[in-house]
Amino acid sequence: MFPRRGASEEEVLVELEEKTAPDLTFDSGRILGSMCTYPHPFALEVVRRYIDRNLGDPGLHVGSQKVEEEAIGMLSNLLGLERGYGHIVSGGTEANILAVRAFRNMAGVEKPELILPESAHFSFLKASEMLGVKLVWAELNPDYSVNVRNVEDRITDNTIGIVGIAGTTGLGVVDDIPALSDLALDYGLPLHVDAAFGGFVIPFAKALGYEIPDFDFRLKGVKSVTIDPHKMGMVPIPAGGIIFREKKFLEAISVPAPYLAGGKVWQATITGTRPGASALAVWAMIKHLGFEGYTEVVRNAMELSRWFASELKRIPGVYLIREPVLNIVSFGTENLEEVEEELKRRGWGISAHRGYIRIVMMPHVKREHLEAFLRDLREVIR
Ligand code: 0PR
Repeated sequence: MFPRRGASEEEVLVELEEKTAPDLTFDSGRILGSMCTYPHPFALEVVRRYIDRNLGDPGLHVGSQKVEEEAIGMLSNLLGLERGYGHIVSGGTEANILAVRAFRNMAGVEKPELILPESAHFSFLKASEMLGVKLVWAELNPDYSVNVRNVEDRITDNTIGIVGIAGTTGLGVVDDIPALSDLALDYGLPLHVDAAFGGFVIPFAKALGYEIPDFDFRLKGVKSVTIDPHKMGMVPIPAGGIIFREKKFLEAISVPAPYLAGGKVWQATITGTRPGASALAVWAMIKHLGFEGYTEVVRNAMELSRWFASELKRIPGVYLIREPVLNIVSFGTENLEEVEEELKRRGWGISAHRGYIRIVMMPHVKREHLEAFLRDLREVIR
């Protein structure tokens, strides 16, 4: 019911506390299966200061628009591109939709088809439905990376582009993007890399010496990349990122917004009114942590995942789905559903996929949380 008379702030807050009491919080150490984390305090401060900025009307917030451009510039650099074109958007879903939209509009075929790995995130289902693009699924290899030969077999005159994944949702697998890039170049097709999760992990993990395939604009076939600051970038929700190699991709999805403060401007994003604070927080976090700061975040996450994977292997009845590539460790057990059920009953925020449990070593996940989880897992398995 819409209340007739307002209540005091205090009363409202008390009620909200009660209502959100069942929520799991990141600082409890119980959320082990999420790709989100508690935002960095500095990013929170930036969001609080600039919460009123609207990038839907950049003519009003000219400075913020410039900051968004610089954030895109820095992300492009991280991904091996001197100058990129894109936006800080609501998340990986919007970023992927924009990439598919650009590919579709540029291909201009009557029955557009997109080739993507069976491991692709469900955001592509939304893109498919909204954009009228048929999804053509490519099979996976035994190591859960996409089978590139199978991708090639699926190419037709209706193909508008190919998707590769750098950090799959379930297992954190990085596809053979160099091979996909070569294939895309051979057939004159654009390659989109979904690095929603991996974008803020792989460059730093590589710098630490982890062997991970190249995945970004250094490969000429790659025309767009999704990279989400609200995952490992430690920026508050909503903050996704889409970057295109060339301006023409952005132009292909831009519509005129004639009456805004900046005069006739062009909008490419799905959302109209959109948070400038998110873009500013992305910019601020990159400036604040720098390559070295993020490398330390990733160093901890990677070391923790290697340790956790080795601990799992010592538990009889538990098996890894595959050796971890990034900071995601997924495992199976006998009677998986019962094990999942019991772990959730014990208050663990885990993500249950088909056939395995996924643990993501986000910055809020500490060794003691994982030790407590392993103790419970041992008990539950017995
Ligand atoms: N691409 C990949 C590879 C993803 O893993 C995800 C989200 C997306 C795109 C879409 O990103 P947005 O959710 O930002 O639109 N992957 C997470 C997942 O499905 C999303 C998530 C995050 C789920 C936190 C649960 C959770 O607690 O696991």
